[in-house]
Amino acid sequence: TSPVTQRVHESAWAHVTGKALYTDDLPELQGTLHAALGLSPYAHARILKTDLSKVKASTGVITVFTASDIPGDNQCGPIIKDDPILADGLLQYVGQPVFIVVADSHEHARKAARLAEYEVEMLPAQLHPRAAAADGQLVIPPMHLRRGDAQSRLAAAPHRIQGQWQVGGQEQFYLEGQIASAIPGEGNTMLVYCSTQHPSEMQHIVAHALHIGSHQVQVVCRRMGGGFGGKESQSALWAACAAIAASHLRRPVKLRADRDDDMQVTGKRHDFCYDYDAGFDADGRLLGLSVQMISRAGFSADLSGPVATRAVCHLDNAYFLSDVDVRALCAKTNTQSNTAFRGFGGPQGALLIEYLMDDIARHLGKDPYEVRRSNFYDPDPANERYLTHYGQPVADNVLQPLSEQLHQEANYAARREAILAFNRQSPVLKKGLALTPVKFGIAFNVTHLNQAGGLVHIYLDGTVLVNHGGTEMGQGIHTKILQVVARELGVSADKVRIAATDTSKIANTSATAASTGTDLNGKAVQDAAIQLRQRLSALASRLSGAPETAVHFSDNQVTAGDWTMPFAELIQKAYLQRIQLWSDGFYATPGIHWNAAAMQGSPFQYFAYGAALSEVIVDTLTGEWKLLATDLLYDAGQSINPAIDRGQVEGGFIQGMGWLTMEELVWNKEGKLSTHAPSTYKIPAVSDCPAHFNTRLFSNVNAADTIYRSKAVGEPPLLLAFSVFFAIRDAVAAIHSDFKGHVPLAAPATPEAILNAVQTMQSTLK
Ligand code: MTE
Ligand code: LUZ
Ligand code: MOS
Repeated sequence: TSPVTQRVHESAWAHVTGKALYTDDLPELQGTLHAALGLSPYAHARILKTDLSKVKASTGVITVFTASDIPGDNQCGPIIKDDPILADGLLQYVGQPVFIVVADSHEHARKAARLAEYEVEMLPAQLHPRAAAADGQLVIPPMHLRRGDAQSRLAAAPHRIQGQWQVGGQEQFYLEGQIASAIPGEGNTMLVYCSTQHPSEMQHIVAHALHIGSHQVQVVCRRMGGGFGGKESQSALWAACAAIAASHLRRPVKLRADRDDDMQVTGKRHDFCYDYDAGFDADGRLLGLSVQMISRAGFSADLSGPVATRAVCHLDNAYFLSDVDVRALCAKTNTQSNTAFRGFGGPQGALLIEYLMDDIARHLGKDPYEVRRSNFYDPDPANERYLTHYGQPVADNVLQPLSEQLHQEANYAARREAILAFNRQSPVLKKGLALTPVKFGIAFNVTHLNQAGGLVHIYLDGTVLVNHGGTEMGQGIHTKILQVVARELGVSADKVRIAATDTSKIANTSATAASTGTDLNGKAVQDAAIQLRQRLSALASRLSGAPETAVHFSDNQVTAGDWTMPFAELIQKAYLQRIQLWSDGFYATPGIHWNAAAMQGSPFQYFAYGAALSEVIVDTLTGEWKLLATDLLYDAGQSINPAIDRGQVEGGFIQGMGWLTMEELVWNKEGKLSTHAPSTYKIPAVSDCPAHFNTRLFSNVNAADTIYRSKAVGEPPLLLAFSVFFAIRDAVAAIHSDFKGHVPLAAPATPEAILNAVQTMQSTLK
């Protein structure tokens, strides 16, 4: 275990007592006004005339702002500038914001927002990614990665499977919706409280929209009620709109999205369509692979480029791909602009290879786990099966021992036998089992984003205030950062407080994303704390007469041989001697590089690994199913906080299970999202946790020099949910004993999809 002691989440007391302050809970200043957004009713149309007279006349309305009221750039795109804050003449999806209405209350603003009348010229709406891609409607140029000669290996392969498949998108469903509250200050300054994973980008976008400098904008976020990627770029719209209104009115303006609006306005996980062609030998080893992936980008690029890159770089998941040809297309459709969601394209890339592993096994009549294992990367650097298709060595590979440990401890072999026996005597209820591995690359795949800053203040009573660039969304980053500082200064946790994330404290931060929050910011605050400790060690050495190397900091005491002094007393002595009692810190991840054109390089600092074994029972008459048991094993390296890490593993797993089995996004013919509330969009509940739910951390030490040799944990566990999908597929396959061939199960595997698969199998194989 790590040298840092285990703690509960630093805000647990506030979460459970309801005293945690989220953006909407902050005391409202006198004169605060409330905004709502007027949304496009059309998927694709040109506005000829907008009549806002009924909006303006509605009860409590103060005023309305449209695109022409934006003093600076009407733009909130994170990379490519194709994302207007407010639609300016062209409507590109149902739900696109067109105007801001400001009223004396939230309800008055919301009621008024619906009263706009438009005269439009309707344009053809593109709602289907495949059709869009076929027409060349893309938000960015296609990506292409090649190694070896896939076509000739495919042609020569003894076995070959070809087909098309797709997986659905997913709403982030953070419990706290998007919200921003803007407070104008003197000299055109703007303070914005915003629920965001990316305060610095909010600052820059607000500055551009208001046509002021970044030094005039301050963005603050103490915590989010969940982000899951949905507040990485798309909190910008809300921050910008609140700030635009506040800037004009010179009064505080709060903009909070109701769930329906939030779901209709903001982007989600990209749904993906696949075309695949895989060649393999009699053992199920892949020989050649050709894949085209089409993602639904929506109406603008947002983060679709980096998402597609991560999908391409996770097509291998745990497996060596010798000769491979991958294309990725980001299709432009008249729907919400899809964005980051836990895993960031990684799940969509890796899911396809797992689907192929499963198909290959069923084609050959082999156990899927055996086929998976025979395709693993080889841990030997001398072996050619050591390099990913993008050229990065899979160093520190623990796939084999980790999967084998789970296989043993969760009794895969015995349970496989028991399930075969059960299914033989059970005609309607069928059980299924799957063991799936995960390998996930850690670092932003955009190299320059891998940097972070920290700032540590020690006050005269010996208490410590910490700022860092990361944001808290429930994942526990503040707890881990607090542990780092407490350990480095040898003070107890109650002496350390993590301040709200604030752009005026740490400049030019990256989003808290790509699971790198603690890796980056943990190292940055450690750098700051070590500088402080060195200054204090020098002083303690002078006071004690002992060498600096003999000075130790622990339990709120500073010791040097027989000499000892309370930490707080040493701080007072340091102050009197005019020693600087605060320090900044910085970190940039070493050794990573990426050639985007060739799609080659070593974009990741290291890999995180895991494996999952799930067992399900399926009712083949209704398509209903239940998760009976799950065993998870995750490699968090030398975990900084095992309790928090286990929580991340369980939460990620259940969220991934929701994506693959329950959550279904449906747009109607007019392009309106029909599933825009929990009444029609089903996410997993606590009752969906399996009765047997065993989560363990794999005993490992990160080979890379990360903070205390820990590994990231935020996103990779979502992919452990593949085990549930393939266990369901295993159960469906069992409707024919000794079945060989393709099980036509759609993703998400909703009861409807399961029933479809069962009926297709029954009708084609009588
Ligand atoms: N856990 C909670 N409780 N809430 C969240 O919003 N977001 C996930 C993950 N775990 C999330 C979460 C996502 S998408 C990421 S990228 C990481 O947390 C970000 O935090 P980290 O880098 O500190 O792990
Ligand atoms: N790359 C990545 C990114 O791997 N994860 C991210 O969340 C991200 N965000 C923005 C740009 N690149
Ligand atoms: Mo997480 S999708 O990188 O915010």
